[in-house]
Amino acid sequence: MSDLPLKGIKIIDFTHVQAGPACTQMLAWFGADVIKLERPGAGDVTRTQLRDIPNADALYFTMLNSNKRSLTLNTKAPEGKAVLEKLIRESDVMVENFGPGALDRMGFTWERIQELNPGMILASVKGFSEGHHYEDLKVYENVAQCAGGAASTTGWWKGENSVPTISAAALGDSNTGMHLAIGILTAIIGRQKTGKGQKVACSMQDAVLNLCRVKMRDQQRLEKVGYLEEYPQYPHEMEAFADKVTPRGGNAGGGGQPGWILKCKGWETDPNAYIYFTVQGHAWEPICDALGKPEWKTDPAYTTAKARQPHIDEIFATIEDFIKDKTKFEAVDIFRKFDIPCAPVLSMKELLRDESLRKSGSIVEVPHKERGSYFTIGSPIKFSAFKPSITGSPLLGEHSEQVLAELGYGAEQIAAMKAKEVI
Ligand code: CAO
Repeated sequence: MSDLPLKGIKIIDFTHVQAGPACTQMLAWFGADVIKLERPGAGDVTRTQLRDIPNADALYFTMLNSNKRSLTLNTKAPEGKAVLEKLIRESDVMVENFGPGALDRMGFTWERIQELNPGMILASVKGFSEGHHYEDLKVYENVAQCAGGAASTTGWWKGENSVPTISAAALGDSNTGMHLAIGILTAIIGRQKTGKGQKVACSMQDAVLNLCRVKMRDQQRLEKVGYLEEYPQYPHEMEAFADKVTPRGGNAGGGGQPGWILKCKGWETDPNAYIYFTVQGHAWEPICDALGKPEWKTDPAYTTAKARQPHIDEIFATIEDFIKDKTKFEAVDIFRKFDIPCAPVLSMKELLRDESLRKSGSIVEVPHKERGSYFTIGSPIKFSAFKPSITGSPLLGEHSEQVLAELGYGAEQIAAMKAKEVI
């Protein structure tokens, strides 16, 4: 499909690191013209962070900035400000995730942006929302996971590793970017009705909290009931329950059906030789059949979820015993025949080489001018009318001249800007 859905939407991508770039990258995949605005000579800090190839853009950058164009511009210099003003007049959306107040200090307040383009949608990521008592704080991923409730509820409550724990998933960064993308698309549809732009903001704390909805559910249940029944590993008299604090859930299922990570063949040497197994209520009989435990199907001590709860450790131990001579893949191949919700614990090494993910476009290999080629994660959203095609990330300032020419600047003006290091 040559006419991608967001074709014609021009986005000033004034973002850096991960939260903002993840948002604009996704919009670029779906057809928006995303112009990444970067500081001359330096660019997005991720270009040079954790490099695997000397002097080439780091994977941190390339995996978050595909399908974009790069314009270098010193937006603190008067000439640079003039270029940005022109860009604002001609664009639909500006996305930024600088520290609090940075855009205002540059002279691009919301009022000024509206003067330049009343249809403009200004989308911002900040650590905390406007008016929040922490609104002045700068925030990175793990800070947001702590502020948004993920860290206090992830990990183990007792034992030496019982500290609040950070998830490897970018709940603070990319997740906030995804929320912001929904906000931008909503504002674009709103503008089709009113002709007016608006400010769209998403704080990293809010985006994390939005994913911790069931933990907020648990806090309220705990305050009413006094304990959380779905954590079989925790006695009802434990101190967290006494203090009415939602505990870290370990590997327990967060819903109405208990689940756990179970050892498979080879777990002694392979740190990922495990499956996740869910004891789904209506799958109880198939589970008994799969395990060769038909007597559990009629024993009142096992027939309901409530009755099973005191035996849940024994049930998981029985499943572990059943799969101890099976690899995680063999175990899943058995349980899938019984319609049991389960999956192998997959390592990044396995995911990178997963044929199904390659086939679906969820893992793609893209060419890059300096690196040769690299693997990246493609669109997790699949459409029936088109398949996003992922292109390599731009080199720093690769499209500066092209973008400036489109804005009407002549070769001499561009050369003068280069000489003054405005671009
Ligand atoms: N030309 C000139 N100046 C530029 C520029 C350009 N093209 N691009 C950025 N700058 C300037 C900004 O104007 C700002 O200058 P001042 O501080 O003098 O106003 C500065 O560069 C950027 O400041 P910053 O506060 O954004 O950068 P930082 O490295 O100190 O902080 C971060 C980084 C991520 C902590 C901060 O940007 C932040 O809190 N952002 C909001 C939350 C967020 O998105 N965090 C997630 C990042 S992903 O992990």
